[in-house]
Amino acid sequence: MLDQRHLAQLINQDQRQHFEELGYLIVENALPDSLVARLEARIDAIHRHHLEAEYDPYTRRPLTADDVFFYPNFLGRDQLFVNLLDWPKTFPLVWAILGWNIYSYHSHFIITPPRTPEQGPGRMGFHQDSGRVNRDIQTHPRPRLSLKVGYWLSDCSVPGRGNFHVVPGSHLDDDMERPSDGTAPPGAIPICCKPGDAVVFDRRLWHSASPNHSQVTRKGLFYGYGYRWLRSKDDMEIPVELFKHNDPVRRQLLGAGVNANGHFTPTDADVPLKTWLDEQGLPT
Ligand SMILES: O=C(O)CCC(=O)C(=O)O
Repeated sequence: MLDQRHLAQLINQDQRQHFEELGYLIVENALPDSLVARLEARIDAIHRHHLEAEYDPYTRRPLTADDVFFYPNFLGRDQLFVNLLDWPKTFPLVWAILGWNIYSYHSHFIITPPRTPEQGPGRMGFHQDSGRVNRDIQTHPRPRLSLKVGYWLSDCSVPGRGNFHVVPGSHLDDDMERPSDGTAPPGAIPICCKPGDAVVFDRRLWHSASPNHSQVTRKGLFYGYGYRWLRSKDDMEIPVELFKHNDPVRRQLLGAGVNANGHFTPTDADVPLKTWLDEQGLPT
């Protein structure tokens, strides 16, 4: 539930400026070690289940322990994953950047094992999020629309560990020259984070996963937040129990609402986050 812990983490001027100018923000120690361990155990269990089936239902290919495992739509799999939706260290940044008419339209976790010699050097894939949105909307710069919060469960504090990469400030660029050999474009940097750190990034920021040349398996959770009128990118298989068991703000973030029109013209019942911000005297 939203409470004093959130009010202690309101965005400051430096953070806002950093995000507006560079398109991302790092939040150190966003999660305590004990929670990192519990989250890691939960995603490892899901991973193990799919390894036992020897099949990746998302790529529709055989799955081995050497393959990258991309698991979308994980929110509804576990209450612990839902608990991060309104996490005190990160959620105040989300509402400060996007406002209150938001929900989590997309979630995934990625497990990136060390590359084997047979797999070769690997390639990077710099992109902006949201696929066709970047073609269908004809404005410059493109609108922000959404952001992601990535949480690291493994130690990526040095480069070469499958680090998330970004091109700082590239969120206002509609195109980017990318080397054809799959290496990073000029200006790209690895985000070096410890377990429990988080990165908040604008969907327009050119970013990429990277090959893992270390011996440490890279593990990251990604939570996408967007406007309630933005269609979900996931199938949003959220069990009814999760709506019942969570408070109104979390229900909003899980996609609840009164009716379809309320995505565009929300009433107070659609957006308990707005009511809470109003009660705190925060700008809405
Ligand atoms: O795995 C990574 O580091 C990159 C994830 C990514 O590209 C994304 O969430 O859009």
